[in-house]
Amino acid sequence: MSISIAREGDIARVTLDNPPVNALGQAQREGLADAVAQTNAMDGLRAVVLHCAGRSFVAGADIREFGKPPEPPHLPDVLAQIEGARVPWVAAIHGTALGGGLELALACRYRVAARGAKLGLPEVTLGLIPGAGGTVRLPRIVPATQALQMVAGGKPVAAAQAAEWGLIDHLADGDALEAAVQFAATVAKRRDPGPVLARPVQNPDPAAFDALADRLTKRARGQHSPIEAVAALRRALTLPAPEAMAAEREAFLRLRDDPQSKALAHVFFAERGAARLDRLKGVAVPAPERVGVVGGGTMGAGIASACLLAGLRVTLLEQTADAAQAAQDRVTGILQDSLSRGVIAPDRHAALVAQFTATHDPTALADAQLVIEAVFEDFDVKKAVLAQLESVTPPECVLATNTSYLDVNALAATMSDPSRLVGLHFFSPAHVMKLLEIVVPDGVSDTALATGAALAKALGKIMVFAGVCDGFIANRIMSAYRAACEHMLEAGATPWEVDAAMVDFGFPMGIYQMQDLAGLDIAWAMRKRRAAEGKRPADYVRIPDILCEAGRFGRKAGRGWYDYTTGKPVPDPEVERVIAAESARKGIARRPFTAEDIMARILSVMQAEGAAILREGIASRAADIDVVMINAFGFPRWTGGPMYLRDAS
Ligand code: T1G
Repeated sequence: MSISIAREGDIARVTLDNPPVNALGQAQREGLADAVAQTNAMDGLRAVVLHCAGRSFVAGADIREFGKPPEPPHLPDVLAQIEGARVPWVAAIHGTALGGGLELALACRYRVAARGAKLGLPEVTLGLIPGAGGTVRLPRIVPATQALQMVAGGKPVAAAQAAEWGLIDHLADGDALEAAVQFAATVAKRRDPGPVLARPVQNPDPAAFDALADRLTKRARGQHSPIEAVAALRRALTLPAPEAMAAEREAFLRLRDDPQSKALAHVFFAERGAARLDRLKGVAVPAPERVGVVGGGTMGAGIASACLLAGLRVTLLEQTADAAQAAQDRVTGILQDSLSRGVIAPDRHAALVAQFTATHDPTALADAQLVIEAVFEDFDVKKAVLAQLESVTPPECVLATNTSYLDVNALAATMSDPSRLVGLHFFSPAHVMKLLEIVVPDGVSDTALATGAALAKALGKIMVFAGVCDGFIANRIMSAYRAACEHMLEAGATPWEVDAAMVDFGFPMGIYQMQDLAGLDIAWAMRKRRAAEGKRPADYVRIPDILCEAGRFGRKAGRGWYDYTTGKPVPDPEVERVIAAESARKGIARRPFTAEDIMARILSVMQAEGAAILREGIASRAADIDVVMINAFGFPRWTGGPMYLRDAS
C-alpha cells in the first residue's frame, strides 16, 4: 500500500509513497480515505501531518487513468473527508504540489511548504480544469485574480509567492516535514481558520479580475479549457460553494471526454516518450558539467547561454580576440536579460557569469566533456573545426554539430574517430526553445549519443532522436509545407489568406509572418547555394526570390511578404501583383482558396512527409513527429499534432 500512518505523541503522520511523482490513482485515493478513517479513530490526537516520500509532494491525479471511467473513491469525496476530519490536517509540501496535489493540500487546514517548492493547477494545459475543488477553494485562500491566473494560466508559482498570497501558512527554510510537524504542535494554540471551503471568497479587485478574465479568454485561441476555467472562477465568486463544486465537477468530467484533453494527454506522454531510445537502455553516462561551444554568433551564444542557465561551465571558442569579446557580450547580454526578467536571481547571475569563458585559444577546450560546434553552415568550415577539435580535446570528449541541413554522416566521415560525433540541432533562440533534435549518425557510439541525451536532459530540453536526412524531422517537414504554400500562392491563394487559415487552426502565426520575422534573406542564400549545386526542383517557385531581389527581406527591412511601415504586418498589393504576374508567367489560372482548402493541403503535406520520415526510419514513432511540429513550429498542442490527427481521422 502506498500510504502509511505513524503516530508520534499527539501528532499522526500520513505518508504517501507512489514513485516517481506520487500521482493520485485509485489506490492512493482509497489509501487516503482509509487514513482519514484510521486517524479519526485515534484518541488524543492534536493534528495529522500529510507528506510524501520521494522527490516531491503529489504531482496530480494519475494522468494514465484519464482514458478510463473514474473509479471510486472519487477525489472530491476523499478531500471532503480530509477537510471534515476530526483534527486538522497539515500538508507538508516539498518539490511540486500540482493539480490534484494542490487540491489535496487545499483540503488540509494548513499548508507548510519548503522554500524551493512549486504549487500549481496545470490542468488547463491538459485540456481540463481542476476537478476536485481547486477552482472553488483557491479563491477562498488567495485573491481571486491570482487564483484565476493560476487556474486558467496553468503555471505553477514558487512557494515564497504562494506564502505572500496566503496559500502557504508557513514557509520552511529547511525540511518541510520537520517544519510541518513543529507547526502541527502549535495548531491548538492558533485561531482555527476553519476549512478552506467555509471561508469567504477574496476578490479585492473585481476590475482586475474581469480584465484578466477577458485577456485569458482572448488568448484561448480555440482551446476549451481556459474558457471553462474562467467560467469556473466566476462561479466560485457568485455561487454558494456546494453549487460551484458541483458545476466544477460537471465541467471537469465533460472536459475529460473532450477530444482536446485526449490530444493533450497524448502530447504529455509523447514528449516524455520521445526521450527513450532502445539502444541507450542501460547506457549510463554522467551529464556533462564542462561544455565547449565553437562559434559565438546567434546560435553559439544561445547554446552557451542555455548551458550556463543549466549550471554548466562553458568555454566558448571564437577565431579572434575581438570575435571572442563580441561573443562574450552576446552571452552576458542574454544572462542580463534573464536576470532582469526574474528568470534568475542576482546571486545566481553572478555565479553563471563566473562559469563562462570566451576565448580564441583552442587549448582552452582541453577539459571539455562535450563540445558543440555552431559555426557557419558550410561543410568545409565545419569539417575544419571538427578536425581542430579532435586535435585539442581528449578522445573521450564528445563532439556535436549544430548543423541544420548538412549531412552529419558525411561530416563524421571526415573525422579520424567518427564515433565521437553526434548532431545536436538546437532551435533559435537556443536558450528559449525547448525542442532539441538529437541527430544519430550511422557510426556514433552509444556513449556519445547518451552524452548528447544527458546534455539535453540537463538543459531541460524536449529531445527527439532523428536519423540523418535533409532537414532531419522539423526542417524537412517545414520545407515540404512551405513549398505547398508557395504552390497555393501561384494557384490563387494570397499570403494573408494562408496565414489567416493557419492562425484560425491554432498556430500562433502563419508561415509568411513567421518568415518575415526570421528574415527572408537566410533562406534566399540557401536557395541560391542549392541552385549552384544544381539542386533546384522542377516546379520551383520564384516568388520569394523576386521579393528578395527587391530587398524585401521581411520585418527587419520594413517590407517582406507584408508591409511594416505602420509597424504592423499589412497585406501589400505589390506582393499580390508579383504573385499574379508569376501565375500568369506560368500560365496558371488563379482560383479562390478557402481556409479549409488551405489547411487541408498543409495538413496532408505534413502527414505525407511524416509518413515518409517514419518509413525511412528517420523518426522511430509517429508521436515523435507530433512533438517536433508542436515544439518547433507551434502546431496547436490541443489537436495532438499532425500524425495524431491523421491516426484519429
Ligand atoms: N500522472 C501520471 N504520470 C505522471 C504524472 C501524472 N500526473 N506526472 C508525471 N508523470 C510521470 C511521467 O510520465 C514520467 O513517467 C515520470 O512521471 C516523470 O515525469 C483532479 C485531474 C511533476 C513537474 O499536470 O508536470 O490532477 O516517462 O519526466 O521533468 O484536478 O511530470 O518516467 O515513465 O515529467 O521531473 C495535473 C504533470 C494532473 C503534472 C515532474 N498534474 N507532471 O517533471 O519528470 S490532472 C500535472 C509534470 C489533475 C485534478 C486533475 C511533471 C513534473 P516516465 P517527468 P520531471
